[in-house]
Amino acid sequence: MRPVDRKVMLKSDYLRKEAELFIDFVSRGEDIQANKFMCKSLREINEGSVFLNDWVYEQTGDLLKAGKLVGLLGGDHSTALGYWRAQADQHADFGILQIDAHCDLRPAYEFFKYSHASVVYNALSEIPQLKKVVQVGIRDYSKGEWDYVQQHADRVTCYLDRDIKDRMYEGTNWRSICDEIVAQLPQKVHISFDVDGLDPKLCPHTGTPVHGGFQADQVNYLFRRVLQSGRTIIGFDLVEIGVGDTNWDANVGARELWKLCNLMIGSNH
Ligand SMILES: [Mn+2]
Repeated sequence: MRPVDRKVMLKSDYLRKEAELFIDFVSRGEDIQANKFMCKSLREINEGSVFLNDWVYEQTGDLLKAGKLVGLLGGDHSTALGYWRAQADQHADFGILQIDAHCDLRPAYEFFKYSHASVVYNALSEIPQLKKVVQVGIRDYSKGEWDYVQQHADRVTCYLDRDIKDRMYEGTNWRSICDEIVAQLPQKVHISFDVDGLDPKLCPHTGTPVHGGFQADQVNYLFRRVLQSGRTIIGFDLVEIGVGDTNWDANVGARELWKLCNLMIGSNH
């Protein structure tokens, strides 16, 4: 683990409070343009996101150049963008296997350009080396996100939780679905594991829980099938792990982290 950067931590503490006030303001249906303070807050938050993206890009880029294998832990799913940018410097052609309840394909969310709900949209816009995103477990999305998926079928494949479950209830086995998912991915694969893709009983304090989702062993089996297909797992992020009054979310997260580290090492030895 890298030490916590104090500058980032202080900035985050300050901007988080600003963001909470801003979200509260927006959710009351107030007009942002009419409020100078809120305009300033929004600008500072969006600038803070750019700062963090660049910081993550530099940190992960230095590690990759030194030949290290990197896993990124969140925290907010948006933190992964800088790491994906750094990977694009190393790999001219890579894909992301995204486990998530959400598409994260909004151009902005609550006016925040670098929102957790926009991270895949931003990645596809800013990273041409990202050839394919395969989303698995999606069960909460907007009309605009669904339209985006249809219009960008060459770069995004979306497996809805409902469709996967229906197929399994009707007799298709998980292995054949996994192999179909894996076949959509290029040779180099980054795993982006948003824990809200799991059944929320495994991550009750995640930011945007949605009922349904996977058991951990189902997801782990899918990851193993990626490895067994001969593809290379070039990195991973494990995000949206919440902090609650029990350590249950952290317990599940730590075990998944352990598995992802082993998979990545197994794939790169
Ligand atoms: Mn997400």
